[in-house]
Amino acid sequence: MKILENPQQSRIEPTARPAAADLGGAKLFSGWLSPEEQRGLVEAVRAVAEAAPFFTPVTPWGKPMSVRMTSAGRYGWVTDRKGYRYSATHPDGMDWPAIPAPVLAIWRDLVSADREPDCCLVNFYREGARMGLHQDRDEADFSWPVLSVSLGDDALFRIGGTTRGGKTRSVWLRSGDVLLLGGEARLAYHGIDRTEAGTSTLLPKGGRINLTLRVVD
Ligand code: MD3
Ligand code: FE
Repeated sequence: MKILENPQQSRIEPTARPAAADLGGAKLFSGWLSPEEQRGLVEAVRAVAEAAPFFTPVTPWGKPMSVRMTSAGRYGWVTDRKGYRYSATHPDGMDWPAIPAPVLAIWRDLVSADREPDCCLVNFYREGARMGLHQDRDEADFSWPVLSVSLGDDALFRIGGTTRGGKTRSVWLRSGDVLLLGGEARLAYHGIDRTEAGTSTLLPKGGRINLTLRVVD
C-alpha cells in the first residue's frame, strides 16, 4: 500500500496529522480527526438533525433503506418512489440547514478553500444497517472528489472498479477516519457491508454516522 504525502498545509500542528493510504485512487486518512474533533462533529450533526430530522429513504422500487438520512447544504440527497435525486428541500418541506463550520473545515483542509461543497449527506447506521454496492453519479462534475467522514462504530467498506461485478477490496472505516474519493476512484462502485456494534463509545446509543461532502452542480 503506497503511503502518500500528507496534503494538509494550513494546520497548527501538521505533523500530528497522519498520512493517507492509497486504495486504488481512494485516499484513506486513518485517525485524521481527534476524539475532541469527533465529539464536536457529533454535536454539529445533532443540530442538523434537529432542523432536518432523519428520515427513512425508500428506493424507487418501494423498498425502505436500512440507513437513515438527512442532509445539510444547498442540496440534500433524497430517494422515494419518484426516484433518487438532489433536492433543495427536506421531504417534510423545510430547507436544509447550513453545512456546519467544523465539517467545512475538513473539506477546506483536504480538498479546496475556493469551493464549498453543495451537499453534506448524513447517513445513520443502526445495528444491522448496510448500503449495497453503487456508484455516486448524480453530480454534474466528477472532477470534484467526494469526501467521507466516519463517526462511531467501525464499518466494513467495500470498493471496486468503475464497472459492476469486478474485483473489490474491503477496508474497515473507523471513527475519525476521512476518506477522499477522487480521480479513478470517483466513479468506483462502493458500499458498506456491515457495521460492528460496540466498537466505539462516541455515540451514546451506538451506531455509525457517515458524512459525505459533494459538489453537486
Ligand atoms: C467511493 N456512503 O452516501 S462513504 C453514499 O459510509 C455512500 O455511508 C457510504 O456511499 C457510507 O453514497 C460510504 C465512502 C464513499 C462515499 C462516496 C464515494 C465512497 C465513495 C463516491 C465514490 C466512490
Ligand atoms: Fe456512495
